Amino acid sequence: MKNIIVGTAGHIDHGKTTLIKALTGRNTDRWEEEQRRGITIDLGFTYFDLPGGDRVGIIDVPGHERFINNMVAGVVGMDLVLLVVAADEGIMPQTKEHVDILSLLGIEKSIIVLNKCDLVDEEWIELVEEEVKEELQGTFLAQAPVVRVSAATGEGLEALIGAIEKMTGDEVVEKDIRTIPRLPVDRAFTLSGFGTIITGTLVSGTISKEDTLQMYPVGKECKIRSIQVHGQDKEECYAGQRVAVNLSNVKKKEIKRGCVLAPKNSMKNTDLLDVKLQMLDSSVRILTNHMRLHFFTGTSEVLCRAVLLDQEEMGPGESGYVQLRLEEEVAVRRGDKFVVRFYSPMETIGGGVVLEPNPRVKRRFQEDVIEELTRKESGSTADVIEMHVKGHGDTLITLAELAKLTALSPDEVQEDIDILKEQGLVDVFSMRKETFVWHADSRNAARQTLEKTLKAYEEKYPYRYGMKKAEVQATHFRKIKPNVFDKILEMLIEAGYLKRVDEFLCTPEYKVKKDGTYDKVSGILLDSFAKAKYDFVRYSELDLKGVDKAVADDILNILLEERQVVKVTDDMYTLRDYMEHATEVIRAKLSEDPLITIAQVRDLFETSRKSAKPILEYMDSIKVTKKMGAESERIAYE
Ligand SMILES: Nc1nc2c(ncn2[C@@H]2O[C@H](COP(=O)(O)OP(=O)(O)OP(=O)(O)O)[C@@H](O)[C@H]2O)c(=O)[nH]1
Ligand SMILES: [Mg+2]
Repeated sequence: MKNIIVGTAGHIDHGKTTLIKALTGRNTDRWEEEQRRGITIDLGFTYFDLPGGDRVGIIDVPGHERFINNMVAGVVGMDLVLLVVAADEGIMPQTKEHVDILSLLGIEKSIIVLNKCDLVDEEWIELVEEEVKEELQGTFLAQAPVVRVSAATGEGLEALIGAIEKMTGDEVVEKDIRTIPRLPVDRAFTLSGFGTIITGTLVSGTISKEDTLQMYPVGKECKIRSIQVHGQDKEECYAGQRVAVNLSNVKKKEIKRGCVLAPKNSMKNTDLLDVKLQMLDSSVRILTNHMRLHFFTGTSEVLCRAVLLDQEEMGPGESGYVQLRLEEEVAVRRGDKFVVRFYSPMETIGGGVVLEPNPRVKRRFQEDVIEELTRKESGSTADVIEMHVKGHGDTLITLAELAKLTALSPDEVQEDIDILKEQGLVDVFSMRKETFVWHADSRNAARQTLEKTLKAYEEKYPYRYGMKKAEVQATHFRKIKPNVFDKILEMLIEAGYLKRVDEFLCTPEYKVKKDGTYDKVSGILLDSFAKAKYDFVRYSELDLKGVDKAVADDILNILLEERQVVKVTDDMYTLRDYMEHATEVIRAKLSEDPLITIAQVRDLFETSRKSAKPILEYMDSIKVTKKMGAESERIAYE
């Protein structure tokens, strides 16, 4: 079964509500004031069944100029619009304004309903029909069928139902039920015994009762008590349906028309939007930079200022890139349509499509800005994702964050990332909880930075293994998480761009300089340590024969790194062989006797108490011994 929404449009009093009542038997003017004044003020909702069995949701809109904001909120989700024109009046100002709004919001299917035919004669109807067709040339209604009816007498209604059935029978725009669900709220109210209920047209995706959703832009998490579609309880609802959702965890006063119900963390609120804006041919206003406007999208209405990015000003029929700075936050998606109205008096002057729902503040007349927006206008979602990845080269970006920025489902993002990976445009790093993505340009730039940095370092410190990984990160990749940085290094090492020795990084060909100076210093150190044996010498007291202390430090570090030398304690070093021998001796002693003292160590190694103490401390550090009560006593570690 198809899910179809039929909407009305047209000038005040042309008979929209009467027509809906004639079709459905229900009066959608619910309010006392509406009934008393005989006009529609707010949106009306009902449904009826087509002869073929499809149940059609209906949205009736007000025609009065003052309630255009309500009318705009009703358009989202409409598949087919009945443009009602009273035959005795013909096309009137709000007929035109509604047509403009419908066309800016991307409505494609429509039937022109010539109503009140009972009030005029045949000849007159012919004339009006001709005039209407002429006036609608060049709009999306140019090819729309015209049906003559009288909502008062019921004449022509069968033909109208036939026309609706035919038009919705040829495919209505296919709804995307694979992507995230989005439900722009058009009503929020409380029912005693139920709590908070919202209604709206589900514009995409599927919602089921188990889902935990979030109310945007308020940020409130909502659980679902029940779902109704056309008055019937359902476990699930689908894109294209009019739905009522009973929510727990959120109060009516926290929600208003314009909020959007969608999955948790699936969208990001914004008060900035990059858009392509099209001025209406009929606009009597010229849009100038920084002009204040009313912005309508989905069911929301927000004030904003328009920053014209590529033009000084925009006249009727012109289009361009604009950054809208909103006075309140909204949550939207690339591709969402919108309408803008002049601040005062309120007149519809244009509209268009959202290109970037989460932009940075942009300056005017920047070539790269125009280039970016041109790509976002015509590109695929993969193109847009690539641009986001590129924009986060210094931190990398997670798949979850990409999904949120683009309001796409995780699966959709994954598909695009797979494409980009295949094209060699991104690298993907899967961590335990998150997956990070990096642009190939960022990777190449990082590679060059690393090469330059390490080369310079190797030249400056030829007696070091390379630059410490932590230092490389702190200087050049501060914003990348350490565990992600490790993955990046792994990749670059595997690709042969880098070498890693323990915690040191160097260029692949690099080797420590083992020249005359190296031999001289390592000779002094090894000889001194050998000679001193267990009567350790202090490194700082050695005669380095004129070699710079800093160079000697580096060479000592190399000996440590190569495990020729070990550090016993601060400033005390010795040959590894000595300490290995000492370990064996102490283990042997402990296997005979559970306790060993500093005095015993001193005697075993024929040394002083000053050196015996560090030996035991060293044994503690490598878990051969452990302290047991007295400062001078040790037992075996295990
Ligand atoms: N004679 C005649 N009167 C009609 C017909 N359709 C509607 N009317 C009358 O026209 C008036 C306005 O009708 P509505 O249905 O309220 O008009 P509307 O387009 O819904 O008006 P708004 O919602 O306020 O824009 C009412 O008095 C209706 O009875 C018709 O086919 N013939
Ligand atoms: Mg009405």
